[in-house]
Amino acid sequence: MTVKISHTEQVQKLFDEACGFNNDEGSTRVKTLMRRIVNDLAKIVEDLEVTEDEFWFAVDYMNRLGKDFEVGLLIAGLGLEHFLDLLGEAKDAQIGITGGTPRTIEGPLYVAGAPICQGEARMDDGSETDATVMFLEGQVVDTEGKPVAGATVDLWHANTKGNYSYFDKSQSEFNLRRRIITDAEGRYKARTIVPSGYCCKPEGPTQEALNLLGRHGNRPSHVHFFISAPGYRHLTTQINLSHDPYLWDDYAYATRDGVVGEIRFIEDAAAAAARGVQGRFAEVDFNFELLKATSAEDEKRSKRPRALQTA
Ligand code: MBD
Ligand code: FE
Repeated sequence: MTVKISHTEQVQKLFDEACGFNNDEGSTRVKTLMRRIVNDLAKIVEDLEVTEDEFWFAVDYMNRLGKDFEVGLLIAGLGLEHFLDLLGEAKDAQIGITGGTPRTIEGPLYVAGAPICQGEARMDDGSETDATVMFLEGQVVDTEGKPVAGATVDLWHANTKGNYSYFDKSQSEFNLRRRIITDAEGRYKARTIVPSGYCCKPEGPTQEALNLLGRHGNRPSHVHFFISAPGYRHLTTQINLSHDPYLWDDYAYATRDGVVGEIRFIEDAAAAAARGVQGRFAEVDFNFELLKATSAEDEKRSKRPRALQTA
């Protein structure tokens, strides 16, 4: 038989006090959120008859998750970051805002301050000699198809091992991270390498949780984008590449219609020579359609705390 006491006056008063309801200091917003969290956690403990061992395992798990900076990875894996995209779109739809290139999750691996290039960029440092060269290009347009010149295309992706520079200290500074300013026709061009999909660390706390859910921790090969321009709504999205077996089996649920990039692998000596490369290479064309901003806030990305590389 389950015992339930969280609704009693004694416990409700305890939680009111613990969440600062008896003082005038602090933040009323945080008090409201914390009160709900504490209340709902207590209800979960009662309703699902959480044992003390389970409770303290969870406390230790959160310590380990944070110590390894993996909270963002677990949030993505539980579908909560994708949920925020769906919620944002539903809110937009309610006020009649639709269209444009779909948003999809940022993920936890952005680094601010990547080198700025005009129109085109070489993104890789040339250190991965067995990588496949990838030419990635396209146009930023508005909803009428008009080019957006001077847009900032801030893009980042993993290397052939699925690792991101800065977080992977073996890579050079800002490897595979650039900000490209679109030309007069709204075009951006990048020469880079085909990334490999990301895989959660097998021995890490995120994969530990995924194992208990019977799930893998793989993402398909992908390229992240922040696209911004004065007068337009900020866009956070990705191109998920068509050749990857995990394309529609993404542990982070970022792949969706409208953000799949068709990749062409080309084995043609003349085509390679025309591109200034040797052997097999890849091409991806991808255009982005921006919505008009309805406020100054609209033009900016979220204030999510991010890594900032200065030196
Ligand atoms: C990634 O590269 C990523 O994009 C996300 C969303 C989560 C983990 C790793
Ligand atoms: Fe990623």
